[in-house]
Amino acid sequence: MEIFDKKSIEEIRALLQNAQKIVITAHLNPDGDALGSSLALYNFFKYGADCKVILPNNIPDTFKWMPGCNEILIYNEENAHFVTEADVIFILDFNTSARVDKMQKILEESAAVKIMIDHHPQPQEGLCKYVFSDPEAAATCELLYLFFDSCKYTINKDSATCLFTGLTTDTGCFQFNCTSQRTFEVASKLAAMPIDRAEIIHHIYDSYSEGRMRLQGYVLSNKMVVFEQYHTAYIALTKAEADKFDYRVGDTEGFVNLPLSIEHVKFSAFFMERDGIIRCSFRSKGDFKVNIIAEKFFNGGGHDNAAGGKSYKPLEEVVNRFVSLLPRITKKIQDK
Ligand SMILES: [Mn+2]
Repeated sequence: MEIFDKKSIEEIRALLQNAQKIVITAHLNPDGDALGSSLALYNFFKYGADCKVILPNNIPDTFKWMPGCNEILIYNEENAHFVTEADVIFILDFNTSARVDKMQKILEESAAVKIMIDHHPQPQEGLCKYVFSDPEAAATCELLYLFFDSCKYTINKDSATCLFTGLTTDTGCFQFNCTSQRTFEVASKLAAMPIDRAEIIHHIYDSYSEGRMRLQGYVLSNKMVVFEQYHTAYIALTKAEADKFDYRVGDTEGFVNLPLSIEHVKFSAFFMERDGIIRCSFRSKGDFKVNIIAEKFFNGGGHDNAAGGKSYKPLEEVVNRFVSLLPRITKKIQDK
């Protein structure tokens, strides 16, 4: 199946040639793929049209080195007019308008031509004129590379650096199930460009604060609960615990994956108090689908092996509910 059909690409090329004002946006609590895709596109447009990256909230320190990151606007009343006045809006790495939080209404109401490039299943209908969605893609950055390629746009080193970052983070350094032959093909094209891969990996993985490392140690030794019979493990972290380790946004990124390194654990969950709500993350190995669980029980959704949700109930209650669900929802992975 052709994701980027010729007709749409021709139309978009013409559209972008005349566009005066372009806005790029991505989901709340942006990760490497959200920032990678946004900034890859931004660095491509930078010297042409008036282009702004506007995100619903803060950027984790881990990614502040990315080219163009300093120019990102965090959405507020003063910059809202850019969304309203835009000719074209790119919607990257998310597929329902609720994922931009406070920006939702203004994004929906903007008369701009909206273009979605994303890899989450079941894109919202009626939000975008052009929807390029492929849940098989490992990262939005993988799709964005294919978009540039379809448009016959030549990208610069900065865009390639950003694409490689998103590809790296969303695949857990090319190890998650979602990593496909095509992912490696895109990575290989990017690697052929003059990007500094060692530097990118260093920025992502060797730039933790001391507090984050100690928090990870604490979480693994004191907070990880393993249910052997359900092949499941979870970690629940209170705000007070995180604050003891000088918690900064992004510090718990990847914690949900840690229990999956245990041989028999196939399903992992991470719960954390943040901004007055409980954020829930789910990961799995193999064909155990966590997006269904996130959707059904935790007001969320996502990919087969990586999903998230939220709850307004107290942390303890959320965790108790999760544990009580385990006998039923892990049927598929329980030992027979
Ligand atoms: Mn992504």
